[in-house]
Amino acid sequence: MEARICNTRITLLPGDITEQETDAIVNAANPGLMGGGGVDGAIHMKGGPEILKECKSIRRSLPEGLPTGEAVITTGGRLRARKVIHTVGPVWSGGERGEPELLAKAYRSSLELSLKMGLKTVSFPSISTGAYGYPVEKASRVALRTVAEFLKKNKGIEEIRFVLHNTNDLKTYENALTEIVH
Ligand code: AR6
Repeated sequence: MEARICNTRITLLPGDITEQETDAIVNAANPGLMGGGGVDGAIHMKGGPEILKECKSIRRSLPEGLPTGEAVITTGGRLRARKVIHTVGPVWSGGERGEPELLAKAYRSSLELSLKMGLKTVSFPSISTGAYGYPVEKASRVALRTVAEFLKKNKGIEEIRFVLHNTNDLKTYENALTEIVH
């Protein structure tokens, strides 16, 4: 599914984010930035050791780790994407602990960093909805609303892709996007 928000193409597609050839792909990382499971594991595995090397160097200036909602950027290593933006989504613990605001912040920080670095095309996974347990229906609305609000205020990004790992998630994101653009 495709839509346009303020001249930016929004694409929802099924698949593996590590295959995307966008300028950057976003990693759903954890504060340690040393890799992990899920999309984080897949990105490090396919991108190779250069990504971890740069993450280690970033950690030297962030001894406590990357706070939830913030984002940093590294090389894409051997990936088709030139850059990886690492952000940390919130762990779901019922929804009353600022999870929606923190999830929105993770998307916003990633988009701000993309703009700052002159990146025109960016792919996102469904941040927080795997190991971090955020319900995908709620997360998809936060993700797409945050992207739409960002694009109303900022010009310069040509395409934003959401790469969903399974067809249920894809359907859920399609419903959320339909709600937002209509
Ligand atoms: N391409 C696209 N989406 C994927 C891929 C892939 N290759 N692999 C998994 N997903 P998760 P989180 C989907 O757990 O919830 C890690 O261990 C997956 O199906 O990767 O933010 C980190 O190190 C799900 O829909 O991220 C952290 O410790 C979505 O990506 C923690 O998990 C996010 O699932 C972060 O948890």
